[in-house]
Formats: sequence, C-alpha cells, structure tokens
Amino acid sequence: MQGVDPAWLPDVAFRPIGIRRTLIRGSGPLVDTVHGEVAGACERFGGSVSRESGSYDLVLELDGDDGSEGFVYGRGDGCTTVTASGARGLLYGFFHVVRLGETAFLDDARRASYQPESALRMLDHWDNVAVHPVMGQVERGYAGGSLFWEDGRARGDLERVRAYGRLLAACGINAVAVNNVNVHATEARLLTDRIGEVADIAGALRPYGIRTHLSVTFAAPVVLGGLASADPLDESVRAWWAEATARVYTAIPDFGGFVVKADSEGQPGPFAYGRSHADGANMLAAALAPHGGSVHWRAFVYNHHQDWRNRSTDRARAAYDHFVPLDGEFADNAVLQVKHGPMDFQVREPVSPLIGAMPGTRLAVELQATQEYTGQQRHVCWLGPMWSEVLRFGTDGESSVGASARGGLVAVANVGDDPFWTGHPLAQANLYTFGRLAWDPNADPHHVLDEWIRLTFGPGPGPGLAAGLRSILDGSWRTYEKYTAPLGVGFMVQPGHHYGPSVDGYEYSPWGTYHFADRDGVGVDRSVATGTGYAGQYAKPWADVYESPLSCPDELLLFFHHVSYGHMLHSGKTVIQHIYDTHFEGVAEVEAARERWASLVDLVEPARHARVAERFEEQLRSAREWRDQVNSYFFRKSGVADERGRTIY
Ligand code: GCW
Repeated sequence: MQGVDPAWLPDVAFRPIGIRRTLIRGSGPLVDTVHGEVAGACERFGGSVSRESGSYDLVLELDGDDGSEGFVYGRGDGCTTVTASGARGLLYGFFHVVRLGETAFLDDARRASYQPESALRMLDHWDNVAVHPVMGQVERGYAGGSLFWEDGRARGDLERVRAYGRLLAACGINAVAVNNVNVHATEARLLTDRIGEVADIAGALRPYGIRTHLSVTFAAPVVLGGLASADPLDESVRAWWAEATARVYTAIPDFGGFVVKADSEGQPGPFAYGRSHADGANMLAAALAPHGGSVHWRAFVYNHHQDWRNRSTDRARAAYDHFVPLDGEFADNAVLQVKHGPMDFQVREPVSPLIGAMPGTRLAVELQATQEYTGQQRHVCWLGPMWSEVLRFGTDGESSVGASARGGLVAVANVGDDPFWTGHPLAQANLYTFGRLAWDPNADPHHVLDEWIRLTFGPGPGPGLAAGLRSILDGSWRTYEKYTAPLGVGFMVQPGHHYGPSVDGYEYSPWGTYHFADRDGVGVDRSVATGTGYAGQYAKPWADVYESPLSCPDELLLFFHHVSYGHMLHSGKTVIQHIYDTHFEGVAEVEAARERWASLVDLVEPARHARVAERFEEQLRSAREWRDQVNSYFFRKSGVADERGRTIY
C-alpha cells in the first residue's frame, strides 16, 4: 500500500520464502491468507507455491481445525515444515518462518512446538467514531486519527485496516476492540443500528485471525433501548441485552465480545441500581454465552471525587477493595480486566495486588502501549523491560503475573492513521513487543527488541545501525523514569492532557494522585502500620517487603512511604540527592541518544530519520523542563543543596 510504512513486514523479509518452492496443504480462509502471502512473495522474488505434492523447500500444512493456535516447526532433508492443527496456528507458523528469514532454510533444526501462553492477546483502541471535543478522535492517541473511523463513520477504504491486521498477526495478536471504553452517544450506537460498520471492520481483520470486540455502555438499554432502567437483575433489561447481542452475532458470527468500563470516571454502571459488578458482568456474560463470546469487565473503579485532606482514601486500594470480595462470583465467560498497576500506567508502579488475589476469577492484565504517561510518542520510551518485569513478577513470590492472566493480555493501542502508524517511528517497537510478550510472557524483551530491529531495518541491518538502535531503545524507559517523577511516586504531570511536568498538577485534585511533599519529606504512606494499609493487600513476601522503608525497593519507595529528604536509599544516596542526580543523568542520556540517532543518518531512510530527529528535539526540550521543574521544586521545598553544586533553576 502506498505511503504506509511496512513496519516489521518489509518486502525484503519475504525474500527467503519468495525465492523458494512452497507447498501448502489444507483449506479454509486462513490457509487462503497464507497462500496469498506466499504467492505474493513468489511473484516478487521468483519462487513458486503449490497445493500439490512434489519436491519442496517449505511445507506449510494445516491438519484438522481444532481451534488451536500453536504449530510445530522443523527442518530435515532439506525441507522446512510447519504443521498446525488449527488455522491460526498455520498463520503464526508462517510468520515464524518470516521472522527466521534465511535461517529457516539453512541447517537442520530440531522439531519444536510453539504455543501461545495465553489464548487472548488483544489491543484495545480508545478510538472515538466522532471527534470528541476534548479528547479528539483517539483518546490518549498520539498517532493521528483513527485507523477505523473517520468523519463520524467507519472508513470506506479498509485496506489499511487489513494491513494493520497483518502486522498484528505477525506478532501474535488475535483480538481488537475497535472503540473507546468511554462510550459517548455516537459510539453507543455501534452496538445496534450501526453494527454494520463494525462488521465491515471485522471483515477486514478476519483474514488475519483477529476477532473484533466492541466497547459498550452499561446504560445501553436506557440510551438505546428506551427502557427505564439498566438494572442487571431486571428481566426486561436482560432480555434487551440478549436480543441486542444476538443481532450483533447475526452481523458478525465470530464476534469476540464486549469491553465494559462501568462505574468508573463517570461511566454508568451497576452501582446506580445497588447491584454488584459481578451482577453487571454476569448479565452481559449471559447474553454472550450462547454465542461463544466473553465480556471484558474493567477493574478500573475508583472514587474520582476525593478530598486531598482525607488521608484514608487511597486510589491505589480501590480495585482490590471493590473486586476481591467478588472472587468466585463471575461467570466463566466474564473476564476481569485489571490494569497492571494499582494507579494508572505510570512510568513506575508496583504490580496491582489484585492480580493473584482472585484465584476464582479469569483475569486479563491490561498494559498501555499508547504512551499517555511515558512521553506521548514524542519521547522514545520502549516499554519492553517494564512489561517484562510486570509479567514475570511473582505475586506470591512464585506464580507469575503472566500465568495469572488466564483471561488474556491486553494493551491499549498506540496506532493511528499516521504513515508510520505510531507517530514516533520507534514506538512501533512497543506494539511489536507487546504482541510477542503476550504470546510468551517469559520471552527476553531484549531478544524481542533485536528481532524487531532485524525485521524493521533488515535483514542484516549493519552492526552499526543495530547497535545504535539498541542503545537508543534499550534503556529508554529507565531514562524516562530518571527525568520524570522520582522513586515510584508517579504523576506530577500537567492535568488533563498529561504531557510535561507539573509537580503539583494533581496534588490538590479530586482524582486522588498525591505525593504529599512538604519541607520535611515526600511520598505516600501506604503501610499497614501508619498509612492507608495498601501494602497489606499483597500476599507475602510482598506485604512485608513493601511495609517497611528498610525493605522496600528504592524505585518504589515514595509509592509506599513518606520519608525525609535525607532518608538513605539502598543505593547509598539520600532521597534528595537521588532526585538531583537522576534528573541530570536523565537529560544527559537523552542528549546522548539524540547524538547517536544523528550519527545513523546515512543508515536510515530519510523520512524516518527526520521524523525521529524532530521528536528528539522535543524530547530533549521536555526532559530539560522536567529536570528543572522537579529539581527546583524539591530544592525549594527541602532547602538542601545539590552536593555536586550544579545549577538548579
Ligand atoms: O488514565 C485514564 C485516562 C483516560 C482513560 C482511563 C481508562 C479511557 O487518562 O483517558 O479513559 O484511564 O483507562 O479508562
């Protein structure tokens, strides 16, 4: 497609397959997709593809269709084989060969099977159909308009959506929710009279094994159905949902299900009727069950009308307090979707204590690929290491978050109609990494990054280019953390749009995101002994580790404790000196990354190079602003000078 970046699927990645003889066995729409891929590659590079037996270099075989997604890969007697017993498995096996490139046709390889760890690997789009007066087309979107919606309707030309589905399949994603969880009036109607538009999008994604999901408003029976109530236990309400859902399946037979944000930040929910969130979720689960769909019910429920003077209310506690008492009450096809941290996608948060605390509930863990709080795709911030830490975290010291996420892994999408997909071309690495980690939460994110570099800039990007990209991206999350809010305290952003520093931006706000800095110290006391009790929501050993400032890891200290500026960290620095040092270091690291990028000018195509170079200018400006605001704020509060005598504005 013209003008659209091929991202990790440049033509050249298909050359190793395109010059060879491929045999494809099996039938069905996804086999046709694979056939089309191989045929296209052969047209470009001269090889051949057939469905008859003979002598081949590559055999792609679908044997049965049991709905599984794994595949067996092997090579022997000069032939590479992929065998799958489910159609998606064949598709993923094909892209596995693409990823391997020439290697797939070299030495004999042991047969190995590949299986996704989690059955649902999903992207949630916070896209509005109509441009919202405050949030724009894509809420927290930093990559232009929506891929799906334009001028208040589904795009007529869905070629780009198809290309998107292809990119997603190539990194293992199998589900997409196509509209914002904040469901406004226009978007609400996607469920009913506008379902045809959703069906068109689903049609463009289906050839790549992607199921379509829809965010719906809990108030739909009232706002769309004209009923007097949306009470989940009211029979007429239940009947309305059952009918509406049946109509959705008539339009989209493989529809994935609903995503619901209820009783959260002003969205309607079951509380208005004195019902529990299990009642609400189960009503929708019942409507979806006959059709094989699921409801993704979000656990992001908290009081956003807080009084900052009331130190017993703690937003971090909210999800656990609301949902743990409901463990065991949710239907099998109700998935509780939990943000990975207890707050809201900050650069550093502890893992949500809810994950691991609801063994009788299917949980999905939600990450945020869109960089709302991590530089809004103007800053380089590769989130692979953060996500990997989260997914490998042992909630009770052993069982990992990745394993607890039986209901799937979800990320808020970071793409739009930008020619580079993600605004910042290097933010494509986040999308790719999410897909690969969702497939295998134990994968080494650095290998995933190398893979992304090799595919996107390769094959065989010169060692200089690969090393340069690695050095720019690898530590970029920690760099971002250094120049923004320190030691896990979070926020300190400008209210509303959340870009750029404002140390007290949310300090006296009803949203409940505080740092409590005064002239003696900073941080939120969330201990059981003297604070909000949040630390006690963890299983051991974490409840003990977080309870005391002596055992709490440095990077989370201010999330869990209010300490003096002179408090000594495990690193051997005082809190105040840590703040100064990291802020100077963070800016220096951005300067170095910008230089490194400049040095790659002859190795990267001009448009991509220029786009990233321009974003680096803004990142550096912004990092300096963060450094100066944070350092001067804490210098003024504490009165403690920088021991290295640097200028603090
Ligand atoms: O962090 C907040 C965002 C909102 C978002 C909300 C959520 C879709 O600022 O824009 O709303 O999270 O996750 O529901």
